[in-house]
Amino acid sequence: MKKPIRVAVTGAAGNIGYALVFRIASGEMFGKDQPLILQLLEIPVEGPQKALKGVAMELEDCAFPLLQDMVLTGDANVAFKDANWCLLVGSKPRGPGMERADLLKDNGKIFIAQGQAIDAVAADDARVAVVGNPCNTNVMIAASQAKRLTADRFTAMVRLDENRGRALLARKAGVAIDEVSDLFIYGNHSPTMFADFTHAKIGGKAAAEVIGDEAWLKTEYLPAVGKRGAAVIEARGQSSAASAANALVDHVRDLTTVGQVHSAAVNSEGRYGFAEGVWAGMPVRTTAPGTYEVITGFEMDAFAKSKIALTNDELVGERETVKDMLG
Ligand code: NAX
Repeated sequence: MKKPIRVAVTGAAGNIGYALVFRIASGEMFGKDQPLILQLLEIPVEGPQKALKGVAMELEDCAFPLLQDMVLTGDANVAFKDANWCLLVGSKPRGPGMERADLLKDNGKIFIAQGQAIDAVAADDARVAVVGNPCNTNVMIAASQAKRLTADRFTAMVRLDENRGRALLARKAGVAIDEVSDLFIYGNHSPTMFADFTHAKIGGKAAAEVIGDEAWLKTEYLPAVGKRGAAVIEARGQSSAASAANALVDHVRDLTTVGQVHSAAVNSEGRYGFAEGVWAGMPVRTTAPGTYEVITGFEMDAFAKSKIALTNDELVGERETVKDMLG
């Protein structure tokens, strides 16, 4: 039997948390032979703490063989103690009439505190994946607080956009999902992100050739992927939860499985025309469990470059808004 790993989840009683923790405990994220301890963080007020207890009761009632223990807490220093993976799902939602700049700053405070706690108490091999929006900027803020953990340990999730983009291409082409490959997401997790159909493949052939309708790809497909989250809210009355949890399972499982190629938001280091130091979606390949290299070989045409420039501008603007908060 392997040694258990510690997995911290923030916002564990929220929408996504409720769709996520059962899948982690069942072994879908780290493998069916990997025992684990869940360390669940919620804000330290009565309602969410009570709801968190309810989630823990249901986890117990699943009798998952891999779930060795649980820690329920309102204290980040307890939640992240010795954690090998820190999954930062909880964040402050945008309230009615709230300016985006205020949203960025309010969330910035959360991610400063959590970044500091992770750096202080998490395991030496800790990895951090941010889902809570605006996730690219939140992860940049958390990473900026780290003195011990290097920036490559911090990623944010654009996998839901990749999954949405693959599903939509498969539907349009009338093929099984597995036929769609090499679709990578560049930039921000927001409607400006660029789902790079120019390098995507369907059944091993260029997707643009198989679809045979460049105008559709540019003017219908791209906006549809970018606005899919809003379309789900419109239909369901609530934001994507099961599909977001599923994407995080994919994100972490692929980051821990050597050879997997997928999209993740990482420290750009100036790649693909992104500003140095912003966290941007791009293709990565896992080289060792939890370690990845950015795939840099894709040549971008003028259209792709213009899309990347747009989403980069948004990331730079977000960074500008929170620049006084960066450690
Ligand atoms: P909910 O509001 O249902 O749940 C969030 C939970 O986080 C709440 O229970 C809240 O009490 C808790 N929380 C807030 N601040 C906290 C803190 N400082 N420490 C610990 N817990 C805290 O939102 P949900 O639908 O679960 O979404 C969570 C986040 O994911 C949101 O920011 C949302 O925008 C973001 N998303 C990100 C996606 C992505 O692809 N990166 C897609 C889905 C989702 O929109």
